[in-house]
Amino acid sequence: MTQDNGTVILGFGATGQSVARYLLGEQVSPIVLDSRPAQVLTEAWCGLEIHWHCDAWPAQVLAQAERAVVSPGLPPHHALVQQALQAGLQLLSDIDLFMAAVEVPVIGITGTNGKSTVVSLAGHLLQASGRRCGIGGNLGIPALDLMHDNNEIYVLELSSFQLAHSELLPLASAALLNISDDHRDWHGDFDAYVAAKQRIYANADYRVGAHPCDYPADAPCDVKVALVPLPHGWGVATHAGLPWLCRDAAPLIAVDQLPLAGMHNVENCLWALALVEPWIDPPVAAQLLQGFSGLPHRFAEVRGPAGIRCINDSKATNVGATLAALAGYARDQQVILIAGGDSKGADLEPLGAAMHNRVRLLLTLGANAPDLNAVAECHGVPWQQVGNMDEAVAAALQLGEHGNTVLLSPACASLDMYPNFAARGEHFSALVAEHLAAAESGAST
Ligand code: UMA
Ligand code: ADP
Repeated sequence: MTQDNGTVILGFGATGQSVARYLLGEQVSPIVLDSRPAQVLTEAWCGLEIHWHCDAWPAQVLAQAERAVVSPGLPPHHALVQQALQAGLQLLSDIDLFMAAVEVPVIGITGTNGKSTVVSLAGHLLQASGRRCGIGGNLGIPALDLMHDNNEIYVLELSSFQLAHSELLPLASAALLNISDDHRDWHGDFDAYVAAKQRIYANADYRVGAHPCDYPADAPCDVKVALVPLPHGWGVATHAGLPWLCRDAAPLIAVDQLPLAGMHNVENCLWALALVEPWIDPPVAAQLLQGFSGLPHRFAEVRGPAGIRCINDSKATNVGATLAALAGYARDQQVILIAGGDSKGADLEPLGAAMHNRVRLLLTLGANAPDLNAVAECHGVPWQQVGNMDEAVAAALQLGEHGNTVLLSPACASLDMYPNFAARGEHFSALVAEHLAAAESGAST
């Protein structure tokens, strides 16, 4: 093992640890700097030099450093990153190390919403077609921990943070699914966020893009995806009286045969088919879609009281995702929406028009509840602020009538109230189940 004072890892979360594991496997021992208090580590990192509580580079580390591998949680304005930049060090990401090491095709997917769903769908198609495919990145397993000699292809979810810290990646197939307001706190402004996301196309072999009618940035793309029929590309068109997914003019599969509910998921299926087209013929891939089961906390149905549809969409941590969830409902006042949390500085105003006449009652909670209340007030949407999820679910199910949907789609991050979106979604689902059990036992006595 050689102590490699030239390579410094900034941040020792899931990413930093995957980088250290990879470098140690290459017989290189890096130095680690992390600004947080010492974290509890589940792995023994014998002999690894880790500096916790590190707000500035130790002089002796900076003097010998040549490159810094930056974790996605550290924004460009972070003191450790700024100091590395000023010292003229090469900055790179775990994804750069991954791309340099693998010799098989890598599919990259980014976007404000739908990344995890499309990554899982594309990975499912490749695995179902018999290929050994590694699936991960921002979703689940860090890229470097996925690396395995047996894999024939990879599908990576790439966040804007990872893309901003990476070189222009030589991806075999790439997509930017959509962009709406998010992560202002990290990027500084919306333009910087868009610029980071668009980097995904810069060095890609096959570029799948949104049709300009869906998303205005008309990046140079090999093929477009849209929810309308396209003369060339991927879209939805009527065939035998029903909507079907199509490649150019060829119908592939009826929308009602798809494994996921919601118009946004119709689009996600199109993206997945388009991304794997260089490896799987569209008619074959379309049939393989049917074996996919959805991801939890993304517009997932939860069994609730009879006649009331309950949906856990806790992963809707930004406005765009909640807009997509609401778009599937008619303007007939049937939705009781539970929303709120940490808005990350986003503009919540677009929710007003989407809620108008769709949302019968908005139940708000969390740090930015007052901002949501103001938007609802402005657009004539009835609202009520509650103290926590218990109160939200109790109110929603008490007021809910036959035919209503109780939709948890918060448009905000959960971190002000929960460790993560999954904990929030599980709490919601557990509360719905408790109410159901109470109602059923009440009915049987
Ligand atoms: N941190 C510090 N100082 C440090 C290092 C980290 O304060 O020196 C803080 C960060 O500000 C952040 C937290 O620690 O709040 C974690 O940061 P990290 O860079 O250590 O994160 P990892 O544990 O490496 O996890 C990252 C992704 N996290 C982020 O981008 C914040 C994980 O995505 C991803 O699964 C993992 O790498 C593997 O690739 C999470 C996420 O929320 C799920 N991603 C965002 C999203 O999906 O919206 C982009
Ligand atoms: P990401 O990994 O980008 O966060 P997910 O697939 O986990 O994406 O979905 C996050 C949220 O966005 C969920 O609430 C989901 O219902 C919603 N969503 C999924 N696909 C889309 C899409 N194409 N457009 C808008 N919202 C979407």
